[in-house]
Amino acid sequence: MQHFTKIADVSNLSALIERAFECKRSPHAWPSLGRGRTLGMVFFNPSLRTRVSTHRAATLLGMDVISMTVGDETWQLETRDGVEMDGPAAEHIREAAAVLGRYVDVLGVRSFAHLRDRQEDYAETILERFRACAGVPIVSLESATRHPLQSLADVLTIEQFKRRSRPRVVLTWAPHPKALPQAVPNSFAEWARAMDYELVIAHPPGYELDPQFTEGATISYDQDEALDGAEFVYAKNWSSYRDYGKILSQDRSWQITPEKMARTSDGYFLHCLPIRRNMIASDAVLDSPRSLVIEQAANRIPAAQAVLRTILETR
Ligand code: SN0
Repeated sequence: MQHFTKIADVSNLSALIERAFECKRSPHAWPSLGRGRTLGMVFFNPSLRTRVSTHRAATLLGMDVISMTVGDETWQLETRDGVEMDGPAAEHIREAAAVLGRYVDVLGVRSFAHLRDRQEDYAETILERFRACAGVPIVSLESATRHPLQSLADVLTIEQFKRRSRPRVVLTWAPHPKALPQAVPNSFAEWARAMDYELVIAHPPGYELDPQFTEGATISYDQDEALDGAEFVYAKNWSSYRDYGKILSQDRSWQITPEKMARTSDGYFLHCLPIRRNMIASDAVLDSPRSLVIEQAANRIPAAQAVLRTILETR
């Protein structure tokens, strides 16, 4: 595996999952695989789980880690080509990526969608610039359109708790006060399809995701109907793809409550976190034994460790 930015970068998904479960069972089994190698992590946006779990995964493999927040601890970066740099940005991403590629062996990048221009976000300008200029493997720490480390942890969690080989998994939109990217649901849909889960995506009209991610999934505008028989309920807010970046609904009746969970087949609750309590899901759902959100977040470590192991062994 050269880069890890989307599922298409993974040549053998079942082998990656197997490796991740090995890492979960024996996190200390490869203490020197990454000795003498450095992971750099560049954050254009805030992070709690991704920053700490990926750092921890790297140190379990003996790597050194350098993590930085753009504009805070680095120069502000210009990402547009051909502009006269007379504004606040002191450095162009072209030089920054090339230089970091000389300093580290693997480079993680987090760069969220700006939700202003769909074409610009879906072109993945920043991630692609790092892929082109850094000359080292790039690991997505959530890009404009995808969050593959999260999706791998999501799949590990489903594999850990599923009771049938092909579980019914419902990805449902839920209300939120802010406009959020489509990266987490896009990515989850792409991974759930690769796993051949029975995938249902429920959302109010207008929240259809980019069909390249959802092809083959059942789309429902009726959350109650979608939840019938669900074994996993993955709640997430996203803004509209069609009416790009817009909030079209804040309908509180889409919040996941114990009444909604009662429709499921003794279903488990999933969310990538951070979660707004009593917006996306009620306290009673998050605090119930059916909520897997903490285990799901814990699975971010074996997910990142399996990805770094694979990259280190490929080089
Ligand atoms: C991000 C998102 O893509 O939805 C990261 C999720 C892993 N979430 C947020 O930005 C939440 C911000 C908020 O104010 O709740």
